[in-house]
Amino acid sequence: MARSEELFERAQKYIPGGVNSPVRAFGSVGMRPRFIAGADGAYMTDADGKTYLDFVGSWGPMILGHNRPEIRRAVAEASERGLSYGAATEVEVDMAEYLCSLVPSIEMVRMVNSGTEAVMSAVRAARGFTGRNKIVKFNGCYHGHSDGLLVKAGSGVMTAGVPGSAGVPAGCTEDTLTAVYNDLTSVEALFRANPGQIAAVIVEPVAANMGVVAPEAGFLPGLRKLCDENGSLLIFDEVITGFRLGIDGAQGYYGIRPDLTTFGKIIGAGMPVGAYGGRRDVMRVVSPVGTVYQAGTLSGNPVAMTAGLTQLRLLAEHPRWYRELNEKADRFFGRMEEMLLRRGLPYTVNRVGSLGCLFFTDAPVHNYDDASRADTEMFGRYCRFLFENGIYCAPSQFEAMFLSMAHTEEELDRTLETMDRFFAGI
Ligand code: HOZ
Repeated sequence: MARSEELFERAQKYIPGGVNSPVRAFGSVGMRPRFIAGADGAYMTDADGKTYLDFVGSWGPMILGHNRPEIRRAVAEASERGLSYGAATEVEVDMAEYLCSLVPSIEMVRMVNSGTEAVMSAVRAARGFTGRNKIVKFNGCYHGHSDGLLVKAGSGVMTAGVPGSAGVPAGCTEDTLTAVYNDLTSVEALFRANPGQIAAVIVEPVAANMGVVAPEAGFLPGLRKLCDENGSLLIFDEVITGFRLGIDGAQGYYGIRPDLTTFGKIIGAGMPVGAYGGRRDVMRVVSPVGTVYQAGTLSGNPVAMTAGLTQLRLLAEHPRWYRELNEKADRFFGRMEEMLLRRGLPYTVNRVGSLGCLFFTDAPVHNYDDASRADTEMFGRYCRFLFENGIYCAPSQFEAMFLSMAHTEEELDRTLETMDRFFAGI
């Protein structure tokens, strides 16, 4: 039996579904999980020694490619001094100062351990600051797995085809209002129906957990305006877009200043890190200055901070890299569109910067309902073909394809040729 199969058999005895996060179970594409043994540059190698060109990049943080020597060395050095102290350290101050210098809307920031934690805490801060309870989220946007946000969520929830999660008491979601992505009228209606009650609107400025869906012109500025008119906070969930679309994330890319921002894995360079930050007056509600409680022994962990800071510095010091990555992605997704056109296939390619997604639907995808119309069976066939041919893509129609600075033009050409062979056969 192959090593991956053996591991999966063993894993299922001790881990629910054999995996520690549902999407990586590969269930929706009719496959079994790949157990990864190592990764380097643009490649990952599984437990059976098969190598894949990786387009997931740990769901975003590997923007420089895997196993970057500068980061590995920094982590090794930091770990020589101990792994965790549960006490304040200099590197946390460096990280906070650096984040504030890179992203103009961030005046103060609190480190946590994941994107889920960052969003949960940002929402609490928004509620504490405004004294209001309700929040607005968009169908198909995914903000981690905290109770209040598992409503019409994207990512694994959408992949499983369920509206929410069992085990979440109704009371936990009764203050979560849902609107339609790219539809300002649906947000206006919620503000009208709940006057003076909405603490915040939370949005992925580029939705990247229902596949990739770009904000239409006017959508993000419209949200900014509605929040201002109603005394509500605008929270950008930049767990995926932060430090990916550019050094100042989607907010820089689109020129919108949110009140609060959440970050995730990318600021730990792949180590378990998240952060939330924004307006100083809002962040000052957080304990121990204010009365909104939020804490964590591992928050600001020195090894994770060192990894993240090293990556952020590399990115900030090489602005050309973002330009090159985005141009490379533009060519890649552009050629994918040409290929589909040439073959007379009506599928939809959505992309923003180095994030992209091929939807198996012939209609444009602007929101959750549009995305839900995609042919997931066909996506499964496509995904299996890519894996058989050494290409590791997200095993769900409702996730993004992540390009990294480590992908070469030659590798991208090879990927397109593989995709073309699949399309030739359908
Ligand atoms: N929530 C992640 C994708 N948006 C997947 C996490 C994982 O399986 O590692």
